[in-house]
Amino acid sequence: MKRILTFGTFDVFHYGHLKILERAANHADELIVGVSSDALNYKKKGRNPVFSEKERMDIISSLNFVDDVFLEESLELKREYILKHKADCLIMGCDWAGKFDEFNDICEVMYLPRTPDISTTEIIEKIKTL
Ligand code: C2G
Repeated sequence: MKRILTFGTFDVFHYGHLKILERAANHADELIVGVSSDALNYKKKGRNPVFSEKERMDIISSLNFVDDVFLEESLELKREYILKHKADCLIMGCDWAGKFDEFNDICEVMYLPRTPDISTTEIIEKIKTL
């Protein structure tokens, strides 16, 4: 049984989000997703997400290859989350490459390719111009 943990804001859920979760699920028997809280998103990006944490968690929970979803309240709690969820592996997109190597002592750490040319910020900007 391989339990994989991944994290993200997943605001304005898009194709890149779907693909990274699918890729992570392909490595996993169980996929657990930590969804960044509204407060954490504000801290990281200086703006509120378009969709609330409840809405974003509901969207991720509805994916049939996601087994469990929880709220990620702090970037500093990764080690606690990995241990609490008994994860064998942490997967993140390659925009985070190297950033979580410190957790190699408690689980495998993998960085998967991102989908090119798509991001929540670009989608928001594109919609503004329509
Ligand atoms: N992603 C991707 N391709 C894109 C856009 C995003 O593969 N074109 C991936 C990211 O690499 C990440 C996941 O989708 O693994 C979620 O992306 P974000 O919602 O932007 O998450 P982020 O704000 O980076 O939050 O603790 C870490 C954070 O919670 C990650």
